[in-house]
Amino acid sequence: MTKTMTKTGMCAALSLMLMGCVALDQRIYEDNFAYSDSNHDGRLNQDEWAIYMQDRSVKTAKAVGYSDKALFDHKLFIKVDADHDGTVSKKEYDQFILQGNTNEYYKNMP
Ligand SMILES: [Ca+2]
Repeated sequence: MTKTMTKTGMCAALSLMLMGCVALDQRIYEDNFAYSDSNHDGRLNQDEWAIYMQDRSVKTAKAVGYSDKALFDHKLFIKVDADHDGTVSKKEYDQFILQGNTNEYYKNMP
């Protein structure tokens, strides 16, 4: 660190780095949704959800008591589809990304 680097300057630099990380994370989430949305209708149906969940949350499924990953994926789809229209909208996906980062979220699935 240089002597001329002020606390304010350091905070500004760190803030920019954090904003960069958040922006990168956001882009990855957006890309994952777009990749899984194979018919490009802006929503994930159960087949597209299965594509999205492939290789994802394997440890979480085990941690919350599911030995059958496909069953876990199916129940999670039902939970994430908050308005029960049979698809996961971008809004529902965003909610899942915000809330689904703890094992607690995956307990008491339908
Ligand atoms: Ca829905």
